[in-house]
Amino acid sequence: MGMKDFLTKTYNNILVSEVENEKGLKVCLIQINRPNAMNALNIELMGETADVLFAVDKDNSFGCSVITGNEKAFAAGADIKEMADANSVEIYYREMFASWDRIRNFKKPVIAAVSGFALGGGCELAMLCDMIVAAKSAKFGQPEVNLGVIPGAGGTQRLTRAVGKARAMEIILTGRMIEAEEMYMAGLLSKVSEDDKYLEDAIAIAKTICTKAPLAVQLGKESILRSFDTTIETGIEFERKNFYLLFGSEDKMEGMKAFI
Ligand code: DAK
Repeated sequence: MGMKDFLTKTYNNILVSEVENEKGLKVCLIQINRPNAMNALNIELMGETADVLFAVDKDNSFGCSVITGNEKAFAAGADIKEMADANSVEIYYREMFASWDRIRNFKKPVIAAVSGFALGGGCELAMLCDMIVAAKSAKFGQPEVNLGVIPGAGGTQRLTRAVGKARAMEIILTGRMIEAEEMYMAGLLSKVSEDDKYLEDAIAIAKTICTKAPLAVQLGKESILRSFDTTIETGIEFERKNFYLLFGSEDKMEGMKAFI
């Protein structure tokens, strides 16, 4: 895909648009668009999403992305119909993880705006994003245990780090659905919004981020994510190096002078 045409291209599973931002960089809005399948995440959909986020990462006019679904579903999981017949060896060779791993490594922030079901891979995709804004009536869950499997796209790790062992055990081993308010209290969500406001609120956060110094935003994201897989000692060292690095940026010079 050419870098410039990612906004005009037609995708099979997502809708892509840009949100102008009077005060800063643009926001890219990705809408998962498989309404007849509760937005189930097939391999092609994840590839399209990763391609768009890659293009956004490379485009200096964008600062942040928002991934959303529709009112009924953010995504009700990976596409069960695509996985149903596969055995261990087939699922291994299918490399389902490739797009998920790509998304994990992009530099610009990605916000999930969740309404309806965020189940299984849908919940994992939301957790792969840097923050989650949810509608009050949104429902989260990791129901894989009902299908005889476990979360396969980071759920056992990211949910546990967000909500702690006790809650993660209960959620993943029972497969039950959880209301937005409960997930907010547990620490998984950045914000719970009225049902008709969740997308607007997610975009507002994205727009604010898009008014900030891009390098500071990206190194802030990188440093926070590093805290998940390192000791506090090494993490602080990593933060410090990024802090030093930002003193080489024009935005720092301008920002501090402007304040004074
Ligand atoms: N996959 C495929 N189709 C799905 C689907 C899914 N996950 N969820 C819903 N659909 C389809 C339904 O089959 C139905 O299609 P038709 O029969 O009309 O053709 C249509 O969407 C509407 O769904 P329902 O008729 O079921 O709608 P309801 O309102 O009655 O129920 C529901 C909504 C969300 C409660 C229900 O659809 C449901 O329980 N869905 C399945 C939820 C679930 O078990 N999700 C976890 C799936 S396992 C990995 C990455 C990710 C994963 C694994 C590995 N790697 C990178 C390796 C993730 C795994 C999973 O997510």
